[in-house]
Amino acid sequence: MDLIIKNGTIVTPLESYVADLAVKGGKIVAIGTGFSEEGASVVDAKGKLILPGAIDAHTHLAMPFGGTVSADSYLAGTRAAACGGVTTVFDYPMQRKGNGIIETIETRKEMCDPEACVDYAFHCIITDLNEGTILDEFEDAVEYGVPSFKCFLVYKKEGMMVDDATLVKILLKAKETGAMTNIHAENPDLIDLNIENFLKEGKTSAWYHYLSRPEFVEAEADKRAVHLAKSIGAPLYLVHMADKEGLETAIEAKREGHDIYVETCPQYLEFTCDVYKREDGRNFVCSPPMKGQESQDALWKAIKSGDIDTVATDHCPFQSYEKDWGKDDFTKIPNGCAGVENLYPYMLSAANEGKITFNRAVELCSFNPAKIFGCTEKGSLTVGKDADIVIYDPNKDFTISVENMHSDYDHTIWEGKTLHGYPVQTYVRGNLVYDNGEFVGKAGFGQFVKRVGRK
Ligand code: DUC
Ligand code: ZN
Ligand code: ZN
Repeated sequence: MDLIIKNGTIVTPLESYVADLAVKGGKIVAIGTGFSEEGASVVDAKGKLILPGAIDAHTHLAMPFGGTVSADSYLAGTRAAACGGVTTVFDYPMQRKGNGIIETIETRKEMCDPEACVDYAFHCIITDLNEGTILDEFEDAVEYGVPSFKCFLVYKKEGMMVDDATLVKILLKAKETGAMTNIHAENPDLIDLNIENFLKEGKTSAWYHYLSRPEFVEAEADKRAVHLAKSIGAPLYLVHMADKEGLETAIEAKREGHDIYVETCPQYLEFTCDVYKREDGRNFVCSPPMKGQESQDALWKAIKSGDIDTVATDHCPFQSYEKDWGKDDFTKIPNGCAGVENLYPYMLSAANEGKITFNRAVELCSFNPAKIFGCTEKGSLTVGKDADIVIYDPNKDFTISVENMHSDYDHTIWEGKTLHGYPVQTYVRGNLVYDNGEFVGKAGFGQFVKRVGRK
């Protein structure tokens, strides 16, 4: 054996039990007791939880957006991931008019390969069908290991939106080729109308970011996406769900048996739209924005009931000076916040406080994303899977500050948040990448995760 983690409590979506876990060649090779320790590095995890590494199914690293590029490179973002117990990140390369899917993926893969500190996968954003040739590439993309695409129903002026006809073509082709379609649902015409009116009236603070994209603006697009996917029997994954009405529509469709999945993010579980009234409200500007208390309550209810499938981050940080561009005009604030290092500690702290079980936290942050997106080697502590492992100390309190994070950004919306329990070690394929507050991994160690499609 290369590594034996002894005496810890192993957590799966279904059960928790004390056992030893043995690793060889980057894989989990045995779970039980009485393993020979000869030649192995042995870690005593008595009193600790042994968890599968988290899979953050939603990040935007080095993303050109809002007139700049998001502040975390592949190196910084995956370093932070490792330190928060995330062993795989899904990033979102963006296909642009005239470019192919494989070309888009390979360009980002070349950037990511030398920098990645944890394993990584891609969903490809589609912004233009290139007169149909993009649809012909879906099968190749699935074969390549990228069986998921994303459509923005918003960002019309930015040239990233797809219209409903394009969306239906994508949903149908994805269904045919065994791919998943991820949707960012907000209604751009309503947003533009609101923005125009607010700017005319001189209403320019961050609060108007929220008021230009309130609950019904997201709900309309959520409902439209669910309606279209249901009508043609195509699978659908709604990213960063933040509003009650859209959530309830998605849950109803799931209960009717439709292949529909819902993701939310820690920021929607922790903050409400009230943050936009703060002096530093612009730092919380992301899209969709945080919503009202009723929406947050509905999200927690669905987290507890099992109706939400995954929690991911939409990690897309910008530096303070970039957020400041919108000090006097909310439309100039680059959209996005930090989160990749906070995802697992936040959800596990919620478990430690009794809001959900640790089993459910593991299901939301690791097992389900692996299952939904075809990561066959990841997502659970099972013999034969990659040894992506987090050792978690339920008794270690931790207060988040930009000073103890491992990204490149200079501020965080999570500043001052105290978590109960914290990861103390992270292993990616059996290699230690995080140890008690320190990143100990290596740029370039992370590998591309070749995923399988849904057929
Ligand atoms: N929303 C954000 O807040 N940032 C990145 C992209 C997105 O859709
Ligand atoms: Zn989005
Ligand atoms: Zn996103």
